[in-house]
Amino acid sequence: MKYKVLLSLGSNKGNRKENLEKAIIQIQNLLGDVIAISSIYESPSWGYKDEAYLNNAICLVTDVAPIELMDALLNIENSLGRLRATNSSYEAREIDLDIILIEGLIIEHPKLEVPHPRMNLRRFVLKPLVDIAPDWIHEKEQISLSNLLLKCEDKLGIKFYGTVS
Ligand code: PH2
Ligand code: MG
Ligand code: MG
Repeated sequence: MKYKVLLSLGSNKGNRKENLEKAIIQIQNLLGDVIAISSIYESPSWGYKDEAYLNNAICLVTDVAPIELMDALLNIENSLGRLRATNSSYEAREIDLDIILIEGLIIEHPKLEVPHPRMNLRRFVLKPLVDIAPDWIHEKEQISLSNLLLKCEDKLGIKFYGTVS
């Protein structure tokens, strides 16, 4: 079975752009076909005070099942130098790889919730997604990503930064 997945990538530590690029190369090498890559955007840290983030989004077609995919993404985060503190609060990270949507699926699992429960609140997630999948219908809300972005009330400024090389 093939899964079509939208992933959000973020980095606010080290060489941020290179971290995004290295993650995409590993995802492509280890997990399947990266069929679309959005532009990169910069925004202030959302929800806590820290360095600014670079974010982008990709569309991955994979035969790796969702929970296994999440574990594989955690391994890639680790391989790019991410160390997690024992408490669960936000902290600066070399790379964050989040599963946002999987075509046709709703998942309520203790380790993984899809659609991502906070995606609607975050312009830094929605804007890159709309670059690559404007007509994708949110599996729970039943509205398109471009309409979700129009409805988004997030006031955090986000600006174009560049493209993945
Ligand atoms: N990720 C967070 C918390 N805050 N802010 C921005 N701008 N971009 C992020 O990716 C981000 C954040 C936790 O995952
Ligand atoms: Mg995240
Ligand atoms: Mg994460």
